Amino acid sequence: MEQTFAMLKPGVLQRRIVGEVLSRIERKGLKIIALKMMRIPQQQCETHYTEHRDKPFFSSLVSYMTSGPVVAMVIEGENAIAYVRQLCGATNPANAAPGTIRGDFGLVTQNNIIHASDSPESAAREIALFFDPSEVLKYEDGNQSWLG
Ligand code: FUP
Repeated sequence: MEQTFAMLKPGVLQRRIVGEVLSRIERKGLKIIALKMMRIPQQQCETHYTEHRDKPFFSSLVSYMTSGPVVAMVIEGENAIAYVRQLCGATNPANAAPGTIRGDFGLVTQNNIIHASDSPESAAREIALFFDPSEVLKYEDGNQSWLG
């Protein structure tokens, strides 16, 4: 089963829309198998966005991403990487379709609500950067004991 990494950017906590964004991921049928709030250390944030190190927006991106807590998660499911990217929508909220997370909640590219891995290689790298293996929880679906 495929795993991907996603992260809700600081504005999501500030705007009290964590639940709304998480519910879209759950509603799709994807499974959250790791979840935590954290402040990203600057070094870790720079490593995470290393492919953009030479871009003009790099320092303001890192500064935004370290400005407040984020919500980091590992999501599992069939084609999870592509499905989560589809739920997110285009990088620039101006191009993100209504109905997508960025299309519905974002205005500007840097503060575009959510990060999601774009390939199996980046998913593996990002999961390892943010989570200890002991924080990634395997659990079975189909246990209906909560129904009583
Ligand atoms: P995505 O994979 O959709 O998050 O897009 P990118 O890897 O291209 O961008 C990574 C982050 O850089 C995004 F969160 C937003 C930021 N960014 C800018 O701030 N300005 C840009 O012109 C492009 C990206």
